[in-house]
Amino acid sequence: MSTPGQSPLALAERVRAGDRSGVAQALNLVDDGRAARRAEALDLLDALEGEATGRRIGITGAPGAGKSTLLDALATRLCSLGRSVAILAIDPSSRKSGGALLGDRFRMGASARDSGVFFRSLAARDQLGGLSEVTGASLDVLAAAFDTVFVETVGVGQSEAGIVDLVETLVFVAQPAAGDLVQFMKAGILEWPDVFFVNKSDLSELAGRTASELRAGIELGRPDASGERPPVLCGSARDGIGIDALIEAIDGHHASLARSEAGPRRRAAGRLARIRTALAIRYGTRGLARLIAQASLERQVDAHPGRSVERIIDRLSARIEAGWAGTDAGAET
Ligand SMILES: Nc1nc2c(ncn2[C@@H]2O[C@H](COP(=O)(O)OP(=O)(O)O)[C@@H](O)[C@H]2O)c(=O)[nH]1
Ligand SMILES: [Mg+2]
Repeated sequence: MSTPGQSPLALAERVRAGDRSGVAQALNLVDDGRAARRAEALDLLDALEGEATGRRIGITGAPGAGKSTLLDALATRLCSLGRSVAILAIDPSSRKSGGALLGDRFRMGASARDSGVFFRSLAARDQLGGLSEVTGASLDVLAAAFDTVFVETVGVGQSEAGIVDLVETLVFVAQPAAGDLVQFMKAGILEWPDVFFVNKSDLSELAGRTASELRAGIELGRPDASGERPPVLCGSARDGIGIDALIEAIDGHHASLARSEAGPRRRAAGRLARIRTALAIRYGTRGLARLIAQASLERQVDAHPGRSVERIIDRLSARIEAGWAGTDAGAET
């Protein structure tokens, strides 16, 4: 809980300075479901808007693929290179109850903990794909405090597409297996990731073959023909093999975004998608359609420059509710 009496602006200052207990308090605040805390949370997020410049990297893949192990290795390595690192883990097995996380099985690895990586875990709640509005807001806080922020989330396929809206780089972790191409394609995962990592190369000769299958699938599944194909790497998170190459690939993707218009475009599209998803969850497609009937969602979002995503969600929510109150419930104003 944030300390009573501490203003959101003071808390934002502590977050920007990388003060860990301030970051923890800020995360609690944006995750606080009580309406009374919402105003403070929005003030905090507005104050951090534009300051959340840390890089956001998503790590996704099936349960057991080795995401957490890989993050432990990656985060440790990045810390040794002098970067400050945070990990946000979305735990699909846990539900929130009375403020406590139940069934939170992710434990940060020993080496990352020793290196000073900041760790936080969020319950997946009941949303498809395991991502909630709070995930985006938590990343906004973390990216204001740390150079690099990872978000680990289970999942493949369309239900997980939301992760793409939250990060600048998405890494997919695969396990070596024979004949997986069809599965990968069916699950629709080839379209989104910016980097693929076939893990557990220490266990199986099949890692190289799985990588070739992924490359073939990417050729088929991404007809955008822009020329650039996401790199497909092999390695072992357990043995620390391929970690530097993965960091290079992630940095390479960051550099290519920075060189082109793609970076700002992706960020803008991600913000819009977060807003659209949150409103659709709150009000259904009918509510969203009503809002869009007034003006394009882009225009309504553009009308709030410098505001946090959460602030815009609440403002547009108020507009939807006012519309309902006006027409459906008989114009009480
Ligand atoms: N042999 C081998 N085992 C690994 C490797 N990476 C992870 N594991 C093991 O795979 C299991 C699942 O790993 P975890 O990181 O929890 O997977 P997650 O569910 O994707 O986060 C654990 O028992 C790990 O020790 C690897 O590179 N090689
Ligand atoms: Mg894990």
